[in-house]
Amino acid sequence: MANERSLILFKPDAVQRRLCGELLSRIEKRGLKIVGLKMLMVTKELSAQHYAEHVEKPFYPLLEEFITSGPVVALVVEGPEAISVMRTMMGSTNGRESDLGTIRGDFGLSRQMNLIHGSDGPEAAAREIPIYFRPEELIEYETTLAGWVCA
Ligand code: DGI
Repeated sequence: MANERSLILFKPDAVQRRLCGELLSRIEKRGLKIVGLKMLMVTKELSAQHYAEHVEKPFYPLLEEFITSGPVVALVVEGPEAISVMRTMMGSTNGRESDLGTIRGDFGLSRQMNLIHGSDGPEAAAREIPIYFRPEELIEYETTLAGWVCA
């Protein structure tokens, strides 16, 4: 079982709706480890870097307007198969189609304002993490509970 890291963003709607604590709590309770955490404004340049695969798409101007509209919280989470575990916890892109029990399904009705970003694979995580975090901002540490979370 691969121990992975994933880049997570709590998007501007999550910050504005005071849902960061709720989202962070779900991630921590699931057993994933937080190895990086910060609040920042996404600039247009950062948005284009992050969403490079979407820059030419018709919806990109709206996506850029949204993601740059207010502060986001960026995290790097670590754990066994953390990338797919987070994607399952997030739910599908459109909140209206997302299963109950997922973050987007429980809190969202929008395809664009969908609260949370999570890397969609190992290559994406490797590309996205350095966009938001310098190596020294990621903390290596052991948790004493680790042995009780996954075997
Ligand atoms: O990985 P996801 O966030 O689930 O989805 P994605 O990587 O396909 O798209 C990135 C973000 O772009 C997504 O969270 C919301 C937005 N988006 C995707 N498809 C559309 C869209 N926004 C609009 N307005 N219309 C779309 O078709």
